[in-house]
Amino acid sequence: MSAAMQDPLSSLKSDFDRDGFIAIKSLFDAAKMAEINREFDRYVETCVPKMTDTEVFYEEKGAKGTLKQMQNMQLYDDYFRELMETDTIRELAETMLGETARAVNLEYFNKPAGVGKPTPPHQDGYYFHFNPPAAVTGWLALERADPENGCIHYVRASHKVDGYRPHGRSEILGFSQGITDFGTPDDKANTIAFPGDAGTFLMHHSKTIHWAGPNTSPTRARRALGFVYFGASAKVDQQARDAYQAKLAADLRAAGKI
Ligand SMILES: O=C(O)CCC(=O)C(=O)O
Repeated sequence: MSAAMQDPLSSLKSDFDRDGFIAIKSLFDAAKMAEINREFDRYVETCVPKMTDTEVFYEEKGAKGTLKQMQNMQLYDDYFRELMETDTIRELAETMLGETARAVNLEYFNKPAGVGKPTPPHQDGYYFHFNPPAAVTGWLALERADPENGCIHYVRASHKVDGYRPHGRSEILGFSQGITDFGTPDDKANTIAFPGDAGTFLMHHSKTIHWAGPNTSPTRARRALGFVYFGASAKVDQQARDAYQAKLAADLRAAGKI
């Protein structure tokens, strides 16, 4: 376990059960974050060219400087596979889930300077086509995130409500569905923003409502990695998931977005 972990696991687990998320000020120190950022630059050079059009999204199609999102990074690179399997993040996932975790998706979330769009309010589990909703997502800031460049917001205890909130098609590439009735007094009263420097680590339950604003900074990007783990108990409806993914890819191609 990282020396930078301030809270014992048992206290993080009770925070997670109560709130639907945890926040760790610096999971990794500055030297480790510098290493991860260097490896990330190498990944973009050497691995992105091998990825498929449904695994790499650009804010402006064809503009390499607007790389906004990636999926399945663990499938293309040993360094990032190890980071996902590493004791620190995996142990957090298994503790929060209360069961063995399966690493399923290492994602990249960027909001490029000036053009980064908002992340619509959503619940990850709505996208996952599984039951029970036993999954967590870890979120590691690669650089400072704050209200100007679009830090993450969580709605406290939103994971405790039965079922999912209604979702509908969002126009934001990479987030195909957003909550359609978001913004109730309860949502507003329980929303908390999570600004922080590189190394800030968040982890949320698959039913926790989260969102982020656009990047309004003309100079700073907002780059982060997402680590998705499913609990052993989660059973995926593979047919429904594959059908949804195929339709989404066809729609995005038809709209000229990928
Ligand atoms: O980084 C973002 O803006 C979105 C992250 C997200 O939706 C997630 O980690 O599940």
